[in-house]
Amino acid sequence: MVDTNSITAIIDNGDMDGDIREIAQKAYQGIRISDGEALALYERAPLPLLGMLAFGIKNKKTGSKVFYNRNFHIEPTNVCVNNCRFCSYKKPQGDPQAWELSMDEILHKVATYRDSRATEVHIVGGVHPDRDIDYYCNLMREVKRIMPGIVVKAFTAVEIEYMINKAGLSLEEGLKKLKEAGLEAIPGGGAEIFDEELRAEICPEKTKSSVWLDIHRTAHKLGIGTNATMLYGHKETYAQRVDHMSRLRRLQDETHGFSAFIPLKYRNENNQMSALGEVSLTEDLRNYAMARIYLDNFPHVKAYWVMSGLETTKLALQYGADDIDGTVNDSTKIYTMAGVSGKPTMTVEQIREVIESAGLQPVERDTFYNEV
Ligand code: V47
Ligand code: SF4
Repeated sequence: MVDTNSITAIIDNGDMDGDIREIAQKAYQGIRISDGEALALYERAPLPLLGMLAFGIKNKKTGSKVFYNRNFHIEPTNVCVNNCRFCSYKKPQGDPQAWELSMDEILHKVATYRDSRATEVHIVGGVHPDRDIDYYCNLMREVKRIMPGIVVKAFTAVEIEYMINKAGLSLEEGLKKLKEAGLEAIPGGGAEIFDEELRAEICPEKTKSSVWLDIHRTAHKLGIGTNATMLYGHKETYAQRVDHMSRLRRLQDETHGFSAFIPLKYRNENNQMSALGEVSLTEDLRNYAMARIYLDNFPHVKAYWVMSGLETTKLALQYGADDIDGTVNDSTKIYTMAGVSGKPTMTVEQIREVIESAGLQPVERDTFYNEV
């Protein structure tokens, strides 16, 4: 475990640049660091320092607790009107790898969890050209009819923008309608990287950064909790990562509606950016640590085990992450299609073992981080 003496010793290390030492001291005292200071840490701070700092900050927020939940994923379709260059998942209609689940098929899947102790269903898919807000409202009502107690966490801001525009509603009207039909939380996908120039290069058709932020702002105002992600490890610079987190930190100051920040490492199989390599484990850890140090107003940093794999997830818990997501089950394909091996499902016992093997305390939570 990190103790104050070891953090102080590493901060006082004479080999370190003076300004890095000062920024580290500031962050450890709980004083917010600026964007310029975050960039200096990204570029020049030694990884052990970032790890110690991030772990110390995590400890002050949640002690030795690491959260997980009992959830399952439904991916209604991978047909999508967009064409994100990093996406290995989207397929054209009629392609042998494309799927479009019918309402009955989706509800049949949901019914298989009726007697489980799942507290959350995560519903996310491609932006299907033929489906609309009424279809998805109906879907949520039916899900709630089958499992009245389940929390529906559904649709990225990208899917939401499409269905609301198609219905000719304002963001507020559309989100109110979705909330009335059962939407209680929105996952963090679709954020990618907010820098407009890079976004235009890697996902030109996708929801604009300002609209992504507006959808989350409006959701927060309506009492719908959300998460935020950042896709890293492709073409972005450290400055662009700081800019991304800076926009999130500012919105969180305004609304306090985000629960967790989830860094998502770019995986390079079977997509139009495959020529790019994948970044190293040390880069993953540097990024988890920086997220925990910089995003002082985010209650949680999630190491999404399905994307990072179990070994990286365990290490991420020493670098500031305090949540590893849930049981997920084997229906999510977004990462397996991008090259992540292994079945995306863990039992609660396996999840608890992963957390305990990192010397930490597993705590089951619901979508809103109430302890179950
Ligand atoms: O927005 C797509 C990412 C996201 C690739 O909120 C890729 O609890 C890496 O947001 N390599 C969707 N990443 C998934 C998502 C999510 C997942 C789990 C939990 C939560 C939550 C949110 O997946 C997309 C995009 O950033 N993605 N392709 C890829 N090749
Ligand atoms: Fe569509 Fe999402 Fe893939 Fe982009 S990342 S092409 S929005 S499924």
